[in-house]
Amino acid sequence: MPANLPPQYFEAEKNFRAAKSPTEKIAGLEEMLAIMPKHKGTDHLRAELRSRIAKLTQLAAKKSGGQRASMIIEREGAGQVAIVGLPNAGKSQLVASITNASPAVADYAFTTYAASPAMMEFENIKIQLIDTPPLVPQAIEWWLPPILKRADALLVMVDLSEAPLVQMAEIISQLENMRIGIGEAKSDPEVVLSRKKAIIIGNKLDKDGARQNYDQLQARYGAHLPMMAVSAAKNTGLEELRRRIYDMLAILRVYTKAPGEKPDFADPIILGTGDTMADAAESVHKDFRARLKYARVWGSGKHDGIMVKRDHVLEDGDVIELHM
Ligand SMILES: Nc1nc2c(ncn2[C@@H]2O[C@H](COP(=O)(O)OP(=O)(O)O)[C@@H](O)[C@H]2O)c(=O)[nH]1
Ligand SMILES: [Mg+2]
Repeated sequence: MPANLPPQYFEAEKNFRAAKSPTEKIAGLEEMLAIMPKHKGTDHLRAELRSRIAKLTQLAAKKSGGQRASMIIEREGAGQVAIVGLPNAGKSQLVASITNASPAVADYAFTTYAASPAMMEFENIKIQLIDTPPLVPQAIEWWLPPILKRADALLVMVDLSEAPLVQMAEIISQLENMRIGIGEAKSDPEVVLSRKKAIIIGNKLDKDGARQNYDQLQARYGAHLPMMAVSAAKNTGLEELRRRIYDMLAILRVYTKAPGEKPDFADPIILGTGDTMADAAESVHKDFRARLKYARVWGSGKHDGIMVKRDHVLEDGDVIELHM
């Protein structure tokens, strides 16, 4: 299958070729990876880019005594979501409230210098959240844009005790500097290379005036982007937020079983909306896509162990039996 790369890819490749230091090269490769469409025809290329990034990361780590390599965050769990916002929005507080991690939360501007991952539980899966430094020029380092581009989605956090429209405008402009666009929000298609799913989170709902500020935010952005108001410190709205994060990722959970046995509902296969039986087989083992002969499916109230073909589209909660 041909790769069909968009013209922006070749532009990014040019930047990569012009890069001198390993870190600049990594940023270039990350950009190429972010632009590259994800399908079978690009599997090989994407794997190659990842391995070049891994090698350069090792090299960069040697040069800088190991510090920088820790900025590349290994994906874990069913999805990866980065939290962005200006200083003091409550990003670290949210991570502290919604995961088992305990990042430093403080009343001054630059407590989070590195990006740090933490796992959020949702029903029977875990989703990785990444706490990031504030989106102000002096805190944005070379490794932040690739982390945001690689994430499946962004949580854009706004402090509802301060002018929310000013914050959003600043956040959008900083993201555009990194060539990241969020949701349907209008931005110059020439500038934005990487468009991310996002939820705007208005935080500090417990503070005076927060509700009015949230209404302002909604009037301005509500038509373009999903949003909700929470209090990370008082745990208001956080259960709904977990579900909204899960929904945003468009994840499918499918359970495998052996003939005559029961599935393990604690251990789903994670797929994406629209994925098929062949995709499920491949995620069990890379050879299974080719070897799959037929499958049976239970679930969604409609099927009852019926035999289906490899192109059968799966639904959340389906139970499957793979036959090779
Ligand atoms: N009243 C209130 N304060 C909050 C809330 N969330 C965070 N804060 C406070 O806001 C300040 C900044 O929080 P932090 O999580 O460090 O912000 P970050 O810079 O975005 O990571 C801290 O003093 C927090 O206690 C909230 O929901 N309500
Ligand atoms: Mg912080």
